[in-house]
Amino acid sequence: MRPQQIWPEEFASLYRAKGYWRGESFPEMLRALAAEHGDREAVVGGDQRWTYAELLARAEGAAAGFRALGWEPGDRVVVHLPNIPEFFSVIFGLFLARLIPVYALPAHRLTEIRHFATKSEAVGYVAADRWDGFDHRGLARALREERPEIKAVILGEAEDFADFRAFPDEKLKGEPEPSPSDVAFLQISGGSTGLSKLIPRTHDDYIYSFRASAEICGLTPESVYLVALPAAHNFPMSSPGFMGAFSVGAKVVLAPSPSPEAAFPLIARERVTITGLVPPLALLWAQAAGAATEDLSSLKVLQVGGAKLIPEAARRIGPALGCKLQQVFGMAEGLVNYTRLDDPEAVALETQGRPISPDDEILILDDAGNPVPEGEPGNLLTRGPYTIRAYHDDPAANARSFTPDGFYRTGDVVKRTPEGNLVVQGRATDHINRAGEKISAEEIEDHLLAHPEIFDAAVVSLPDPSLGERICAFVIRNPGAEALKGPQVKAFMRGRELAGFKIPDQVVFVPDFETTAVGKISRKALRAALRARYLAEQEAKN
Ligand code: AMP
Ligand code: DBH
Repeated sequence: MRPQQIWPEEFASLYRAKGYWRGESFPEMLRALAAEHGDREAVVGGDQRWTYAELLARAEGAAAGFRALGWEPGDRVVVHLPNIPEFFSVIFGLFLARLIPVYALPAHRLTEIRHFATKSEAVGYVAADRWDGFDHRGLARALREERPEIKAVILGEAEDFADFRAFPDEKLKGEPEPSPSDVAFLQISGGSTGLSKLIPRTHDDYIYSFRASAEICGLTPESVYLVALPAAHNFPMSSPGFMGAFSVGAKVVLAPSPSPEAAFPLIARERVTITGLVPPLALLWAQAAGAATEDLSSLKVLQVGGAKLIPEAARRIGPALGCKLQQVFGMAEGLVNYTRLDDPEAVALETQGRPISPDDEILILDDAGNPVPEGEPGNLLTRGPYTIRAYHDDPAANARSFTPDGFYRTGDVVKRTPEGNLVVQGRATDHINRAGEKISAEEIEDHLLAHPEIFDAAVVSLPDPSLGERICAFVIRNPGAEALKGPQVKAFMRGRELAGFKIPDQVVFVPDFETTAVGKISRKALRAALRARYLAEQEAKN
């Protein structure tokens, strides 16, 4: 099924009339940047430095190479790349060839890649040869066994796969531009129930979101944006991310890892002005800055988002790093909120900011669907010029996640301050937000149940001092399987070829799921009961 994203005509014409949707596509944007900023540095990563002109030339070569593999406009290609400059030549190459990237995270493994490839009906997989001790050629081989229609392109030692470095030096001729209302790529949702859903974003809607973000975040051609989180994540991609930085002709620097050891020397050397982190990393940076020998004085803004930053922690960040803190509360489905750089300090410390667009509609509703009194917590629903109306090919998820009039149910519980800033209070759905990675309890439970000695499992989040939340699996063993211990369960999960962040941090064996509720209760209520009982027991011990 060809990905699409359709807004009702009355909304589409409003968003165009208001100038949000400019009728611009990624290829047009890149060509305009190369024309205007050709000699300026666009990308710095590893030992490479590319100007905007070079970025375009490399993307054009990639586009021709992808097409030469037989990939046709509209085809989907799973992109599984770390923070290396080729991330950009690959994705812009795909855009120029009117191919549709599906963004996987570096931590994803065969289980997730298989799902993205199947769900998107991909024809291609692009990966590095090895990264972080993992060999993607093994994954590509397993994928090819299962889905022979998928061709892999490997960066580096390609072995028996198509070699990205050997793409001929050619350009596509007479290639039409994509339509701005076409889907440009598929982003991945954290997934609150079961497997990740695919999020179709159009050229028009996404370009609006990061151009407006670049303005809110004060980006200029002199800005230097550091991609510290994985580039495929929506936050460092578009809030304002590397896309926002590119859109104004700024320089984008890639950190191979978000650790202070990797990032601080880059900040000093490249004079980085802005970057974005998840809360645990922001706290780690704040802690490391005290002893750091690098000059971090160029850093003007540290954005923190992806998970809740508590005010006590927020207070430490600005002073430790000598920069402004900006909170970002966003989602790959669309809506992004920012505290503004000229907000009073209390707003940046205590709220998650307000939406990008005057036409982001916000509803805060009780469980019955009625608006809560102003200032009270409720379920956040949203609709607007860059929030999707549907996931890709998923009628069941769409029925759950969108109202009949097109509002996205974010699953977040928020309240709104009198000034219109949102404060995230919690969530209504059963996922774990582990250091900004959203993990579906159900997905992990399904894997645990594949263990022959596990009778039942319930997965919950527990508060964690460093991760914010950690994954705890309550496990009932089969009769006679008392020898099964936590390390074996974790090893079993590692063998499932899953992203490492999905392995339970803690396994608690219980004889049964006895709860006070009578009769059959929902999984959601069961998880809540187990979590509450466990936390009460811990409390009693202390
Ligand atoms: P996803 O839909 O996978 O892109 O994840 C987006 C979700 O991450 C949001 O719906 C929130 O639950 C969570 N999130 C993102 N930023 C923040 C933040 N600043 N504070 C609290 N939660 C956040
Ligand atoms: O967590 C997220 O998905 C997120 C956080 C901040 C996001 O998608 C974004 C900004 O755009």
